[in-house]
Amino acid sequence: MPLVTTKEMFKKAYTGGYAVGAFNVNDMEILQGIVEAAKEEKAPLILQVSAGARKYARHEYLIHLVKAALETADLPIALHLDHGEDFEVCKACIDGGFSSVMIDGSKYPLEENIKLTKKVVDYAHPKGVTVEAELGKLAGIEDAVKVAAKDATYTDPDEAEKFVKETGCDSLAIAIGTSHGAYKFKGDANLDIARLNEIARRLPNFPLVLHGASSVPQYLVDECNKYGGKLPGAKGVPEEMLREAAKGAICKINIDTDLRLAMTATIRRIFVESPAEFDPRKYLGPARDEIKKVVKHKIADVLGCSGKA
Ligand code: PH4
Ligand code: ZN
Repeated sequence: MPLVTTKEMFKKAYTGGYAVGAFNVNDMEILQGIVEAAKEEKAPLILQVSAGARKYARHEYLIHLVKAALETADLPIALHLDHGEDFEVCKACIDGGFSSVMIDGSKYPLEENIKLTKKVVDYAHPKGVTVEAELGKLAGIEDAVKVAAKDATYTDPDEAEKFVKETGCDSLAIAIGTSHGAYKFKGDANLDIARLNEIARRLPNFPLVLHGASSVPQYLVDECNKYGGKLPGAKGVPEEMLREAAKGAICKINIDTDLRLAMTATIRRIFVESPAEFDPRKYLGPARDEIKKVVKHKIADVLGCSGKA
């Protein structure tokens, strides 16, 4: 099946009350783990590639790895640029075979973000590529507990309405308290669900996106630390919160950190248990299997998109 855009995927996810998983791809083993999981679950899939991934693995390699995945999987798969920081990188991905791009203008003032996003939309849409934008800044661990910081950084519902109308973007990443990485909250997870509901009310039938949505399961942190890791008190978004969000307007949930943890925990264990091991297949293969397990769990037990391909 050829690549698809996120348009149809999100329409179905919105009406079906589930979310599509967007998993970050950095190398072949990660890609294979993700795709095998989606195949077994018959789930639609967003494979996303950051600037860091493009730098690490190179655009051409990633494109051809994804093409190989398409040949082996009869699933709707979108290839998406994650956090495109300027027009040029979005253009390179649109021209270079991606079916969806994110332009992340969240660091700019509203009008500048609108202008940049619209420029990308105007270039992407005639080429049949969908565009995700971002409004509001993802929280740092400090922001998550400071009420005063919320209004300055979280997505403003009035601005969201104006932004979507004026840019014509296809989906919007919002800031409601999540953040990237393994250290999202100091205490209990604290998401501004009221804000999410208000944005959803203002933008009927419009797909919203949650970045920084890894749950950072304790067993993976423990596994890393048991085998020599030193991850201090990591904390993610509870899966119950993601389940609820997926039932509503959140149609895309980004997960990267949980895959990194699964991969790292496995490789650490193997190096400790078998210190003489030096065949990369003997540790990258099991790491791929663990990634597959995590992705299957997310698809089946959290996002609700099993059988929706
Ligand atoms: N992302 C992933 C960002 C990865 O530069 P990079 O490759 O390190 O960027 O966009 C997420 O939203 C992932 O959220 P998570 O950290 O909670 O998994
Ligand atoms: Zn992100």
